[in-house]
Amino acid sequence: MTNPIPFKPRALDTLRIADDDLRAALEGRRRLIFDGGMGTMLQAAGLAAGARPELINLSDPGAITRIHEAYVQAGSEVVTTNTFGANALKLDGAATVEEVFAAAAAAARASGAHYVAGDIGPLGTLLRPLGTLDFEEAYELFAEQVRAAAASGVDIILIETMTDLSEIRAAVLAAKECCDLPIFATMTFEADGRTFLGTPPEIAARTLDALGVEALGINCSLGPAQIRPFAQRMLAVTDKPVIVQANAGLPHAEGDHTVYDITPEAYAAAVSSMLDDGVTIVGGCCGTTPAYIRQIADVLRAKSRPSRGEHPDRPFAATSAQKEAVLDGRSIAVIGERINPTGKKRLQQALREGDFAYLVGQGIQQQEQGADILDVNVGLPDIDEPATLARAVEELQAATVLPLQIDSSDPAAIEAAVRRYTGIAVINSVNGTRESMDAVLPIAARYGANIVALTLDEQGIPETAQQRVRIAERIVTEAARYGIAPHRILVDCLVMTASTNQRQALEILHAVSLCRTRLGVHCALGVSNVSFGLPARGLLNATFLAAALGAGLDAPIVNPASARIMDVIRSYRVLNAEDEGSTAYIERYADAPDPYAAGGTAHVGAPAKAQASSHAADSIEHLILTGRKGDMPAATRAALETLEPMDVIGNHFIPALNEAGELFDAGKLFLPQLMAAAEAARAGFDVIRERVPAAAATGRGVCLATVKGDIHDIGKNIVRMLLENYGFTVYDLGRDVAPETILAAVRERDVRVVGLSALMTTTVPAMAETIELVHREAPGTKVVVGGAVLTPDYAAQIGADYYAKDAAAAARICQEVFGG
Ligand code: B1M
Repeated sequence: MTNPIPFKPRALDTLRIADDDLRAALEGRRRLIFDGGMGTMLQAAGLAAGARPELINLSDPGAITRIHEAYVQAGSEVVTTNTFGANALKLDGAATVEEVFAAAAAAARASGAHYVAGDIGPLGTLLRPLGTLDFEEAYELFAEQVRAAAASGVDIILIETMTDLSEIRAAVLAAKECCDLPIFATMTFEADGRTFLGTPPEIAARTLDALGVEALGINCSLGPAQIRPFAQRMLAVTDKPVIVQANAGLPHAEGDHTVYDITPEAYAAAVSSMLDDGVTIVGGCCGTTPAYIRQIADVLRAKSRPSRGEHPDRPFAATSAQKEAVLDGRSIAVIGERINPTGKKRLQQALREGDFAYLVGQGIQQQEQGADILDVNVGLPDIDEPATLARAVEELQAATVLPLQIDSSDPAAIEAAVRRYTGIAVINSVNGTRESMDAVLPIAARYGANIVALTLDEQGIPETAQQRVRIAERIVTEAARYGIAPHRILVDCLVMTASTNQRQALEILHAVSLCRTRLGVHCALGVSNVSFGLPARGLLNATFLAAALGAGLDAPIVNPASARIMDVIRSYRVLNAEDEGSTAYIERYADAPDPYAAGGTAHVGAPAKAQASSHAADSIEHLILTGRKGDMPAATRAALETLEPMDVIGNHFIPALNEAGELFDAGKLFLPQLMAAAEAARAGFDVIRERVPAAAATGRGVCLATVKGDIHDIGKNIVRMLLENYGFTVYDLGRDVAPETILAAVRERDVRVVGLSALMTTTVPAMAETIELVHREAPGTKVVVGGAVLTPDYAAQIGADYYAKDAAAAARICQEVFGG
């Protein structure tokens, strides 16, 4: 979708900045001190558990002002409105967003603070594909908050405690497009240095920087000492002011209170170290109070003016939410070219039929073959390109972790895809024509994307290196007007075939080296064009690739399925000192015979490693581990031709899910990929369910549920399938089911057996609670429990009547209860 809001370059002088002190802070010349926890203070003031804090702005604004005043007296220059959850979803009609922001800003202003920050927290619902909320719905919810905050007269928009890079992008875009206030944006990291959805600090900082926020950083979740290394990692990749608002350590319960384990003095000491590192904006989050802010204010007074020194040259970085491809002059990134329908009948057919599984498969294969970035082109004459490209990007981002290069000549398609892209995309491409630059550069600037710049203009592709460099220079200059620095540009000097004009290859190599040395850009090249019309194309491609890498090419666009091409890449990484200690090279080649040795079979190339996992590429295990839900039904049907349904589940689905869990545990798979694995397994289970029809119902009723707080339902669904197969009438209450709902169903349906599933240590207490309630209120009802987290002893300890290790055991138990 093309955005109706006209593009406006973003720079400090286009913003409404309250005064010179705030401007100095935004330029990193001055420090700024925020407030501490609002929730902590409200709880201390007796906020009832479950009460909505935002409504107190309306019911008792004086109480809110008193909290802000306490912070101002302690030294806070900025106070944050009590609007963390003031979005239309969470307010749910209890008040309007405008009312809450107006009252909250007034209460904050009344405290006498220098600046008021309008606070915007997460929406409380996950965005697609993990949740159900669409990106544009999220954008609209945030836009409503931003407009309300701006109308209420705040000085700063503070977007905070975000864990989903897609959600924070929606919020920042809404803030950029619906007000002209400075934007501060922070994300929340777990102890492993990633957000809940797997984003590390570098990717968060790079993405927010590219989007154009004024300050970025980290808040909540951990204490300042644990956050410090994450802040250092952000400082290393951004020139924007970095903000840290840590918790007062880790929480623990003391009676019915939550207590944090760091004293104000220790907190301030850790903040002092972060100020020395270069953090310039500080404050507190959960557990911090005015006592903490007072200590920080003392530390700040004792410090001299901040200085981050010279800003280093920044590298090119394309990112997904979890992985980045960085070109820093020493490294190269392989751009996989295979998702392009030109000349590929199978892909054309898949795109016309909306078969995105095939496209995702192509992406995963290239990831496994060593691509660092995937080019995505879906251009066909008879296709809705904006819709198809946006969908392709969404599907690929759900299954692979690689950054994407959005490849289209249609600006509407580019914008549709880049807008909801999670991370920093590369746009392929802009060229030197006025029309192209006017259409594409605003999109790149608006969404913080990088660009591929083609060295062609109204006169076509020039002959000489110098002419190509002049076009590149023109694009670089024009891009700068949009705030796009040279390091965000990959110049593509356009490879021509050597068969028709042999000297062109030399001109291109020369152009690459001139662009790299003179313009401060990086270079991409579609390598294989060089060999059109000549035999042994792979040989020529590989030779040209080696020469181009030597000339400065750092982003070759190639087919990673070509063993010879990848051999050149891996060996070049050794010679270019990118592969330190030749580790990757040795790992890849140590045990293989040298295919290029005299007398070797060089034309065959070294055997390509099939994929990251040890399973065959078309095995059920591999499809589950790579989240290929589109390919699972066919693979499951094929397996069912020779195997029993329970064999397929027990020997293929479950081991694959276990392996996914282990990889997740080891930090090698992130939540979105775990989710994709679960979805793939579910697609297989659906096929099995079709094949295993339920027996005639006998009226023997069983209520089944995954307990409160737990959304794992794959195991429960297998139990359901088997029970139905045995003729039981199953009332499946779903997942995340409250004890009261289960009791109500037991009474309503008059069932004799309740089956409960739990997969997490944190949700076993909810299972215990449910058992206690059912036994107390519906005596005689038997409770069967199962789930990977349970043991027979533990099941007995929490009062279960039966423990079932698997679905078959659950069926046997139910037969026993109902008497055979
Ligand atoms: Co998550 N998850 N997950 N997860 N997930 C686990 C359970 C975990 C062990 C992974 C890990 O860290 N190694 C871990 C729990 C750690 C712990 O507490 N011990 C975990 C975590 C931490 C999380 C999140 C918190 C991650 C996060 O957000 N940071 C989050 C939780 C959200 C929530 O619930 N509030 C989360 C989310 C998800 C997905 C949504 C991505 C997805 C679930 C999708 C879905 O179910 N619709 C998912 C998945 C797929 C897993 C793993 C990989 C696989 C679970 C599974 O389906 N196994 C899992 C790791 C693992 O178990 N190896 C993991 C296959 C299934 C057939 O087995 O359910 O055990 P199971 O069922 C068996 C038996 O146990 C038994 O029969 C079944 C068939 O034999 N059985 C019963 C089960 N219920 C029964 C009931 C009975 C009788 C038998 O009678 C009534």
